[in-house]
Amino acid sequence: MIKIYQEILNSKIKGEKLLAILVDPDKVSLDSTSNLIQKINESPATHIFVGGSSFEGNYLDELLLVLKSKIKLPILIFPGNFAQISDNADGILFLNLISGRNPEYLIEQQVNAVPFLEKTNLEVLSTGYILIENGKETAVERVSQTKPLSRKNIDYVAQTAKAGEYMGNKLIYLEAGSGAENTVPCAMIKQVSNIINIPLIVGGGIRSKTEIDNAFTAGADLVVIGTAFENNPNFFEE
Ligand code: 1GP
Repeated sequence: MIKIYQEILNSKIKGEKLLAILVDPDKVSLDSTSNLIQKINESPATHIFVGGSSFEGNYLDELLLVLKSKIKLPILIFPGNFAQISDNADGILFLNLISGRNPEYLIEQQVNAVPFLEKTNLEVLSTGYILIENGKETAVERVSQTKPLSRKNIDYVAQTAKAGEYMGNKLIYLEAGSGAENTVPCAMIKQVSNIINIPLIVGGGIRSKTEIDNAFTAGADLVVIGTAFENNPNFFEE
């Protein structure tokens, strides 16, 4: 049952970097998945994340079923709320929004998710989720009604990440937000990756291969690409 996490840990130990493509169900229609799936299968992605902070549709089950039948990579739900749970994925990032101070996203959503999770075989990966200021308001900020942490106060972000690890999270996710103007600063990635012992995910606003490489070099173990791939499915070929 701890297969996905164990593989992430093994990759970290071996220094093999991981790449997730984020599929936002709001931006994919069920009848247009074949091109998306082909491009994913041709890409260097190692994981697929599926979710969005404002998704309220009812076709998550179906979408996951299609993706799972045609993509061999582990598929993880990246939920915007507790209703975005489906047995048709392999695992779920069980997010704790530890940059925020809204109890709804620190414990209430998680409690409400349990009855849904009990009906699945999903591998649950508890994730300390840290939202970083990027220059403009993002969907996570709006939906969660929390303030991101300052991109200048790196010590406080590192302290938050370490607290997330001490609290038992298995992963830390530094998030600038989907379509972020500025990505998580490399100096921040570096300091956070130095202080934590668990794998580090970084995403939000990454638009080029150079930015992916910079995040890896700074210490990210897994980088997430959403908008750039959505806007250009040939992203990895160019
Ligand atoms: C957002 O980190 C992800 O939750 C990806 O962001 O869409 O900007 O790549 P982008």
